Amino acid sequence: MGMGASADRTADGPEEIPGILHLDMDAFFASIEVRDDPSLRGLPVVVGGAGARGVVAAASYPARARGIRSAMPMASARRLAPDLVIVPPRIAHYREVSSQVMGILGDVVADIEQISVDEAFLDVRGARRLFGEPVEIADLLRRRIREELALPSSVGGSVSRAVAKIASARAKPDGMLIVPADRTAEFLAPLPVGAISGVGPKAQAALERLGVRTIGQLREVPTSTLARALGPRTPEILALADGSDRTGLGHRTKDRSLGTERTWDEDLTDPAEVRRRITMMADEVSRQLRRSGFVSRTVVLKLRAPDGTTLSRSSTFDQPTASGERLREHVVALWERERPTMRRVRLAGVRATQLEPAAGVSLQSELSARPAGWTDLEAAMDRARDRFGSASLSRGSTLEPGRAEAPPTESPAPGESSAGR
Ligand code: DCP
Ligand code: MG
Repeated sequence: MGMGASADRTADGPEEIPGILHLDMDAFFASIEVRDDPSLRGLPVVVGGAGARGVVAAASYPARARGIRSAMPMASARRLAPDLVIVPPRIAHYREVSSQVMGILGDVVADIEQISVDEAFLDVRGARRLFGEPVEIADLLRRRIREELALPSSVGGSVSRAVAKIASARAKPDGMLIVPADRTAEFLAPLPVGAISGVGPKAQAALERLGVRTIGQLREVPTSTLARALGPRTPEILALADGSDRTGLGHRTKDRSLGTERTWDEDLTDPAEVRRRITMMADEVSRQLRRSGFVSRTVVLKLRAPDGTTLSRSSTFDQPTASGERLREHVVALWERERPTMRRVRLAGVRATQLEPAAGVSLQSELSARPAGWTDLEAAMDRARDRFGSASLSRGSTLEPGRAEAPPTESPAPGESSAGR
């Protein structure tokens, strides 16, 4: 891709890295169908209703080369490509693959905001020491999705969330584009003003009357003139236009949560097995907390029965914590309460909520000179896992005799893992 990812320094000193990534799967539903039926490779494939009033949900890139797009009536798509292959949607399947994708993202990066079935923002600024520069993390994510799920994805990166999203769209298909901090303005300048979120057709028409078509031209116009054309949202639009927007992934940590959940192909009927699984999830969540530097006040256990009945039970800690031991204790207690009425479990999830930065948690952390809320042992295990991968260490109680791997009913990258609002 055109731009590299060298380290960047802003004028007044502190280094700023393009640490906001936007990952979006390519032609998501269509790519899954092509993966599952390789005879479709290279053909114009669409997913959608084949009936008279059917609409294209997803179009493979070969279909797009013929002018076919999402939301187009199927009849038009057929006219554009007489050899069109129409596959009826399998929504439940796509949702499962979606959680596998999010599971991979959550495995590498703690701070994730999933925004649709096939896309997420990731804040990788904290993952840098473990996994390297944003460009390396983007590469790792794309490679893992390619290797484990056999699907193509694209990643954009920037100091700004809006720019990261524009960059991922321009990286498609199957590419990545990380815009270094000091090249943000240059990257944006030639793009049409419509690339800025919030600049719709009406605003575009108003700008057109001023002779403004590109973001670069927009920046040349005096603010007072712009304010007359665009109204009260002018400052916001200007911030996006010069890439100075610094909206993070979530603004208020109190509303933030971090967790993992899994759906199993076969319902779990053995209470000991459920307990084992949620214990593993509690460990995973505590590790994500420690990685992202948060402690949590409350843990939530979510359970879903085969008939779709879902319940969430929460438990609050004496003190905010990131300790795996505490999390395990609390989720197991919650499970023990539900288990008499919960015969079969299809889905289980563990989520840490009411997060706060670990540093602010108590004076004790300074006194004992170690991060509050978790033990040296846990911190040491984190470091080992980060170096050698999660398979390298497992807690005795989460293993079944003679089996160190996840049971075969679980897919290779199961579950969903996200940290959002
Ligand atoms: N989708 C849909 N109807 C639409 C748009 C999208 O059902 N009007 C579904 C099908 C897509 C999926 O959502 O595969 C993801 O939407 P995207 O906008 O990310 O589109 P794609 O992933 O298909 O293509 P791209 O490579 O442009 O991201
Ligand atoms: Mg997509």
